[in-house]
Amino acid sequence: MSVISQSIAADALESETAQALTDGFHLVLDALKVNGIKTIYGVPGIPITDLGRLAQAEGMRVISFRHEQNAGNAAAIAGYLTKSPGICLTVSAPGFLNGLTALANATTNCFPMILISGSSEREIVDLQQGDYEEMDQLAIAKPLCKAAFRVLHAADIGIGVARAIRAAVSGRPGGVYLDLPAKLFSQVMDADAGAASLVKVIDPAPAQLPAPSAVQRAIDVLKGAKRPLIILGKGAAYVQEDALVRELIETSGIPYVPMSMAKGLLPDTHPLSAGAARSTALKEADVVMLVGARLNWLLSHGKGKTWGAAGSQRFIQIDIEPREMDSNVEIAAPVVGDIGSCVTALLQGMRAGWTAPPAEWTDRLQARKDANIAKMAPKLMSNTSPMNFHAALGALKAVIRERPDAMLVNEGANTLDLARGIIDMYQPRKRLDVGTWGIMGIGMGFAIAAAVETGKPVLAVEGDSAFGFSGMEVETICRYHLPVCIVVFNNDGIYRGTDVNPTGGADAATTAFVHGARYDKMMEAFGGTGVNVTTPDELKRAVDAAMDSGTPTLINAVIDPAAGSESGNIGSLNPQSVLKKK
Ligand SMILES: Cc1ncc(C[n+]2csc(CCOP(=O)(O)OP(=O)(O)O)c2C)c(N)n1
Ligand SMILES: [Mg+2]
Repeated sequence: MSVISQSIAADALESETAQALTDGFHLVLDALKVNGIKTIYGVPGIPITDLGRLAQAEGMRVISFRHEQNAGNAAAIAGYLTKSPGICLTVSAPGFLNGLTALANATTNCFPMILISGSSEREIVDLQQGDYEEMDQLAIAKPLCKAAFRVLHAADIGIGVARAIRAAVSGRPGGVYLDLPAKLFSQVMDADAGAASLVKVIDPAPAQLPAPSAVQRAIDVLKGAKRPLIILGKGAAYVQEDALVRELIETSGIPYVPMSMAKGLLPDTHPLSAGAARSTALKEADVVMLVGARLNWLLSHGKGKTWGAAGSQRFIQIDIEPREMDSNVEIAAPVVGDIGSCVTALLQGMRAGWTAPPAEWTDRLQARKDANIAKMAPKLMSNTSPMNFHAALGALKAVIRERPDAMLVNEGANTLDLARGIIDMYQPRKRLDVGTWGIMGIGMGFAIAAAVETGKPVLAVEGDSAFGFSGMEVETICRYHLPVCIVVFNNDGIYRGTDVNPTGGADAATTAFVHGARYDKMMEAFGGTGVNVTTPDELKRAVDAAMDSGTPTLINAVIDPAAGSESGNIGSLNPQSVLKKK
């Protein structure tokens, strides 16, 4: 029975009785709403079709996608942008599995999200008797997320949702799985008892204060530095303590390097940004303070040729997760706590007396930065045809300079690595990208949630391969009339479009796509605007028009198929056979 016919049936009952009952469907939504959750990203189907309908009927925003992975990515980045868990709603087994990549990616990136999946009958699943979409979803989700819960009784929905929310946002945020078996939704209970069973999570992400001795130790290490450096990670962007982070940099006078999604926390044009002198900064710094950044592969694990000689550099690390300390190298001064509290304490400590780093160091970084920027400048202005990446990105750099509050989504290989370096960001949490895993497929999910959550125009800069992972969501973008402008950097393939099948056979090379494809036509199929461009000027004009109008737009930017390099900037991670045939 649909929600509508159920409610008609309910109306027909004695009004007292009708008012006195609630059920699993209503309790799930009430439990979300009492905790301030207003949006659900998902794909409908058994057993959660009516849950989505009812959510919309009750005034929640329900964004229906074409594939759960994209809905999951949308939920994850909504969590990152709002610090409230993004909700992804899916059907059982296959829908659940489709959502799992996003859940695991959210956990890896410390984005708070909750994957809520309907599931089949427990009695049948556990006896493996072949139920519709049978799968032990809870067991499968567990190793891929921060916490996983199942609710069997309507009376436990309130507490189950509360546990999921607290697990997602407290401490280091991450993905949470909530398993809701089909039978739960139609369980009926007394309405008053139902209302009383709801739990509003008080102080879901409590402050965690660092120990004063840990703060003092960090200050002592910093004071002993001749060439200090601060690295800002996306944890520092997530916490929304932007003024404090800025004060830390400006009060200390210490140069900083932002990780990809921390770009814009301070404007990339800030005098203390050493982003354009990253290699020199990492290699030559003697003390490095990590703020919400992990020493993982993105920072070469804090050792090796990216860094100075082993043992010559000391690390200070601010992180809410104690086990992050010493993950790869010794941390001389671990500061465990939430970033806001840690930075506040550090600033207090600095007030007792602070000297800016030696000018020799800051001047050296400035000189390196100036040289690198000057070297890049002419490449960004080149008007070659077909366009190379630099020329196209020069146009997009100007777009973001003129529209600093626009959201930028970015994925691909060359398209990602070059855009990260070239496009300056000016405001916090405007750059959303492939994160810790370098995962392809976040594009349209992130773009949709960025538009829904912020109301700002979104520019999605996509490699043609990257776009393909979530491209069908252009229909979703058109359906919800979202102000999203997608630029597909079309170089006919993965890294380049020039590879040939070494056998001379009819199959295309493994990395090459259809030559001269017109991705813009995909957008036109659903009523959006499609544009094909071949020069930087045309590209700039088309993006400006899209951003001004807010009309869903896809710009097929024709890029020289020979322009890219294998794996973009991370070719060194790509194993190659030494036994290549001639
Ligand atoms: C889920 C996933 N599958 C595959 C990859 C491997 N991969 C890395 S970049 C990339 C696509 C690069 O091509 P494109 O997006 O066209 O960027 P280009 O370098 O051509 O600009 C792929 C498939 C990945 N990172 N993630
Ligand atoms: Mg490509």
